[in-house]
Amino acid sequence: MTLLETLVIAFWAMLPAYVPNNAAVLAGGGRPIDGGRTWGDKRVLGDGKTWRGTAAGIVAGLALAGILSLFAGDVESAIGVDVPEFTPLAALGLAAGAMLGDILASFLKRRTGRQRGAMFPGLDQLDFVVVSLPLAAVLDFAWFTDVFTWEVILVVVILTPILHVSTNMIAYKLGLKNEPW
Ligand code: CTP
Ligand code: K
Ligand code: MG
Repeated sequence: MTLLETLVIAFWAMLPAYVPNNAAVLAGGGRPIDGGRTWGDKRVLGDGKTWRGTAAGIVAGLALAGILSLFAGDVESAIGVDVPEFTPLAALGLAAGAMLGDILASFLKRRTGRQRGAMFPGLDQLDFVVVSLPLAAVLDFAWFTDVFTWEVILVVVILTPILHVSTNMIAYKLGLKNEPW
């Protein structure tokens, strides 16, 4: 596989894990998941993790996986790269794993005394990869090993922070996000 093919497959395969965060930003609000509860003198998760945002993120990731699967054949004929279709379980692992990773990151941020919106370099950019890939592997191991070769995983680990920083910068400039990270 050429580097370009690996890049295309990595981006394609990760889209159902990338889009939930952005959908959550657009749809967020309402009741926080932690219900306002604190642990010690700090919130468990904080007001930035809501039921609505989380549900919207998972639904958006699943919907995108469905749409991509419909077009995988067309994309292959058009550009000659064998982009994968998503099984329902793989899609669920990627989308729900992305949201879960983001929630666990907020839990860690609160425990380390960071207020809502504070940055945590490294964690902010890779939290969703760290949970979405293992969860997809647990839910559909055959699909996962077929798509996520070591080359693809390496590209994901390098590409994701770059995409994360740039999309959040755009969302911030557009006034959709309070901070550029
Ligand atoms: N959001 C949400 N539910 C989620 C994730 C995000 O409602 N599960 C929405 C919230 O409105 C949140 C915004 O998306 O403020 C930006 O997400 P993020 O940067 O992850 O949250 P922060 O507000 O920065 O909070 P934290 O410090 O906990 O990451
Ligand atoms: K985050
Ligand atoms: Mg944030």
